Amino acid sequence: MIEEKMLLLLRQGKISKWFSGMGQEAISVGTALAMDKEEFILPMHRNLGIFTGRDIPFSRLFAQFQGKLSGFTKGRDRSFHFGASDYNIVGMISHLGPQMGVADGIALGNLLKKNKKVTAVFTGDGGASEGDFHESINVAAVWDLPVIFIIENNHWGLSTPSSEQFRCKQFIDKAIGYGIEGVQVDGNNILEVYDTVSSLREKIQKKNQPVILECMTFRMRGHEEASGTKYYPPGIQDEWAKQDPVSNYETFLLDQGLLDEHKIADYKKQIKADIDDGLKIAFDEPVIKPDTTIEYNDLFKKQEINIKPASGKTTNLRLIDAISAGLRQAMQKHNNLILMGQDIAEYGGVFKATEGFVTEFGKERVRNTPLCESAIIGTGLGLSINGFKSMVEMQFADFVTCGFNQIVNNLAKSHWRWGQNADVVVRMPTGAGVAAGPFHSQSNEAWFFHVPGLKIVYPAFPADAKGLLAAAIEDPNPVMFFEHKALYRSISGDVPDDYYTTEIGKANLVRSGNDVSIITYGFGVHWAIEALDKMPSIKADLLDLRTLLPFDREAILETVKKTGKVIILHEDTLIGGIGAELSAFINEHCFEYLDAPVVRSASLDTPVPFTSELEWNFLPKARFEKQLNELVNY
Ligand SMILES: Cc1ncc(C[n+]2csc(CCOP(=O)(O)OP(=O)(O)O)c2C)c(N)n1
Repeated sequence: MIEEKMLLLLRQGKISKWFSGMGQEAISVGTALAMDKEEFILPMHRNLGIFTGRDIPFSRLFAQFQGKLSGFTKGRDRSFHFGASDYNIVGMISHLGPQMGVADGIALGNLLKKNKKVTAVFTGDGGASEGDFHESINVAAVWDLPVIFIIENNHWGLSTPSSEQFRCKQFIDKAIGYGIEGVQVDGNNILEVYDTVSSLREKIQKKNQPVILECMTFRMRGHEEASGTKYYPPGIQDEWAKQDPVSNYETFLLDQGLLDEHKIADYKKQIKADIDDGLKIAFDEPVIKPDTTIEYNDLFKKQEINIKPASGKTTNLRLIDAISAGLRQAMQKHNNLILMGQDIAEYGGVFKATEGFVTEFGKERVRNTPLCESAIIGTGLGLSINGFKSMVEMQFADFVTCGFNQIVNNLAKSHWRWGQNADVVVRMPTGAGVAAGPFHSQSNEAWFFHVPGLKIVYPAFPADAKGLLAAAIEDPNPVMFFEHKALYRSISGDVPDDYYTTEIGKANLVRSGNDVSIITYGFGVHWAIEALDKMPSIKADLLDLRTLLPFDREAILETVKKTGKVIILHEDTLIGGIGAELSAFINEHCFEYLDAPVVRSASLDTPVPFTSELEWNFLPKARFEKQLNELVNY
């Protein structure tokens, strides 16, 4: 009845989009009823029954569809793209597959809490072609996660039939490959769905394990209203109509004498009244008045972090040791912090940042992962939803490409979309100068710099690295934490022994002088120091940004106003690099103070080459001194 009403509203232009679940209702409703209300369900775009099954007030649901404030996303996302924490529902992002990695994280949280809760996550047969499907089921299988992966096999993905989507006969066959159980049911029979989900739940509660549940069904109205159903072969809808889950169940209940025409009429009357009431509330609510301050404020969960070291004691540490020490203290401080990454357990990580951690913290908290970057970053979000913190180590920053979607679309947007913070730090061993070629040397911080909702930290010194890592882990928001591989063992410095945080968003003036401002970060800071040591006549302000997002506007303005000449130095390539944004910012805000054009010193606009000769030609270090000299003499 809700669907019928929504279709009407859609035709009247009062809601924007509708993915009809007609023909598939039994799967959502059966699952919602079989799961405990305390257990998480992660539905897809066709699963209205999950939301109604969890008794979300119709008025809120309708307000969400209309983009009103009392919905779930303050008008920022549409239809079923929302989570509802109070109802233990995590809605999808448009990309479909990432849901499954998030389910892994929630399930991992339950596994660690030993609370016997099961998680149910949905995918369609089309979405099951995505890499996320494979990665998340693989991770769940290896980690014995208590998840029911529900595949609604309606034989079509938008207009594409199964024959053009996959070659396997049925999805339960895939379960064999993952070494897990697969069960198939008639998804149009609510009792079969309910009984199966109930018994799978009980089984999983006895022994943690994931299961694939394949529900055979059909989408009666096609993908969504605007795309029509012309691609369906003639007669197919009539055939499936005979198996309609709602009318068949109604007939069954009538036959059993559990329902009669009067009761049906009463139910319908009541439901119609509830729908009308809900709609009236939603329609009466005024449209949202945009407030830019609120839009910005909701990007991040607020939390003040400022912890000073308890004593003045310090030890001289290399960058890698400072990172390791910071991580160890964070593990000691936060019992709910989980580390995940390839080879980080007994092996200690390829750079040995987590050496010895398994002995101290155990394998539950220091987790070797399969090569599944996307599912693991999704797991980080799921852990956050379940009250945990996590650190995900990319083996090399380059491999973040395989987890990119989860970072930029899930971690970065979830707080702004529906108020769910992503308490995840992604550690990124980055950079060139180690003759490792184009796939182990990239500087890719700029890829994330353009994504609202992320923080980017990039320390250049051991003491900053320890304090910033602690701050990143304290921070309830997603932080990309860059660590330069070439600096791991080549630089050292005095680092406070105690636990402390260094403020995210604050630059550090490493050297002070009136001739010129050098604004840089990471390896660039050390190149600049080397150049200034070589050219003592140049008196420069050397500003180490330390945080790239949000960058320290005040510190930049202050140094530019002081010297009137600026060179921005970064290891990343020139075009579209962070220097471009900083240069634009300086031009917009300090034009009257400038005595020369803002100069950028960056790598060549090519991939990172392998041999040292080519690599040092690629990097800006060799060109920087000349550019600096020219600027000073401008
Ligand atoms: C990564 C990605 N690629 C493409 C799309 C566009 N798209 C949205 S739904 C859909 C088909 C999904 O099919 P299926 O998972 O079987 O679900 P169904 O709509 O049949 O219920 C496509 C191609 C998308 N949302 N995300």
